[in-house]
Amino acid sequence: MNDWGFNQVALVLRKCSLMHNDIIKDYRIVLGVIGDDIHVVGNRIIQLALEESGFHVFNLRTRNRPEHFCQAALETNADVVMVSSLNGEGEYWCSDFRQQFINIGLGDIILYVGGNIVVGNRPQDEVVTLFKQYGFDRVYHQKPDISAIITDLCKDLKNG
Ligand code: B12
Repeated sequence: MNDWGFNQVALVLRKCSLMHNDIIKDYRIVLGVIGDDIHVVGNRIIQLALEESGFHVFNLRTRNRPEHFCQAALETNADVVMVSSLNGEGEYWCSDFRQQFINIGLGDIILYVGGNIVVGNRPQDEVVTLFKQYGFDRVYHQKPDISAIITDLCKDLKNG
């Protein structure tokens, strides 16, 4: 378990909100956990942090296939899709993730993945390279710092 108490999470939420409120307006994010993974705590925390920061979040929660993310992105006109995998199924389900978005005409959408995204212990660099090959713009393997994630997101949205 990450060694965060509720007070620390609350502090991060407040920090994100103060840092980013002025630049985030009307961006839409589809968020969900991929595969048959039932780990939902991080998903919920990310949703709260993003909403506190002013983003419009569509949370698919657990048990999603790649096509569920595609469909939701189409329906909501999303700017960003964020995928969680904690039990490591991500490696299997994400291998053609970008391609699936290209197939439906959303090839330019911003794609993030995070959590504990492969099975077992593998070097951070190897995991990041693998998921970048799958088409993700940002890969956060075992990196729980939500404030840093939102800072990256603001940069990516600003750069179009
Ligand atoms: C709680 C827990 C459970 C609970 C889940 C309850 C629930 N409904 O959520 C229960 C007991 C049910 C469970 C079950 C299982 N679990 Co479990 N579980 C955990 C545990 C201890 C904590 C997860 C958690 O909630 N963390 C707190 C949240 C806040 O942190 P987080 O999820 O990491 O999310 C943060 C970041 O990762 C990041 N993040 C997450 N997603 C994303 C997405 C994006 C886009 C970004 C940018 C960032 C990001 O931001 C979040 C906030 O900081 C972890 C161990 C650990 N230390 O993480 C194991 C762990 C995830 N579980 C594990 C396993 C193996 C299982 C089981 C398969 C066990 C089994 N044999 O049955 C099952 C899974 C069944 C399934 N179908 O998925 C393994 C996965 C190993 C792997 N990947 O190789 C872990 C890592 C334990 C371990 N060390 O072996 N588990």
